[in-house]
Amino acid sequence: HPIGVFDSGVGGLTVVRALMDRLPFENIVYFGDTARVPYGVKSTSTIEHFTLQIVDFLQRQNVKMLIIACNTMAAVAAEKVREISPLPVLDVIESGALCAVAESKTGGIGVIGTPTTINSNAYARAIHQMDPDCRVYSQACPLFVPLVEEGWLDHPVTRLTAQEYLKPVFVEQIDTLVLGCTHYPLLKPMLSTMTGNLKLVDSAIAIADQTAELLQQQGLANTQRGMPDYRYFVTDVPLNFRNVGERFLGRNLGAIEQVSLDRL
Ligand code: DGN
Repeated sequence: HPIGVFDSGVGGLTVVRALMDRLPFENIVYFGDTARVPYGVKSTSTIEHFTLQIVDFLQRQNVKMLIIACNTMAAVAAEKVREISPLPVLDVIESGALCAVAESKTGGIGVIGTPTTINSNAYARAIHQMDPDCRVYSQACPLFVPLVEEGWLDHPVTRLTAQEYLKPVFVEQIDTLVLGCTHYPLLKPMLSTMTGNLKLVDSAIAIADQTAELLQQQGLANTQRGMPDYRYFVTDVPLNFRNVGERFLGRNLGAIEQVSLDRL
């Protein structure tokens, strides 16, 4: 059975990439809701509704576990997913929070993400539950998503934007910065030149590690060492989807299968 990974669009392919690197024999089914992206600006009830439709679709693909790759969905709908699905569920917020708490020495943790993720306070809640002494500082960075999709990964405009968001008053209080959005791992090279010795938590890598552990523990790991099967379902195939997707995935996308919204 495959691992089911889902996101509001193309961004979750950063998580698929980390999973492919970490677990090269696992089959993966990806679902990106490209017809309805961006979720980062929608209401909680709408995001919850969309999320449950996607979970239902993936369960019909016989996945063995669910990975909520989208921070926005994880922020507002992870609990609901765990409530309704009998499958093991991992989400990027829990993984990112765990990793940040483990990495931080001073207890000052910064989180950047979409406005919905930041306004939900989900990272702060998760981090405080793991360690009540941590101090969490958040900053929404709405302009990063379009800049990354444009491929401006180390562009003067992106640098200036990052300088605006990552003001000294924010950065000086933290020793660890969580990249709390699927798109931000692509900015890691640029951000690490700007943030000095801050530790950057890539939630894609964090969740891939946690997935490996979970599969091992629950005896769900694929024991066959053949070529894995990857499938990509999307609700729309925008003009640039393949180009952008391949940049996120770091390799070629195979066939892209379109699911019409009324099949959800
Ligand atoms: N995938 C979303 C996230 O991780 O927050 C970003 C894309 C979006 O919905 N704006």
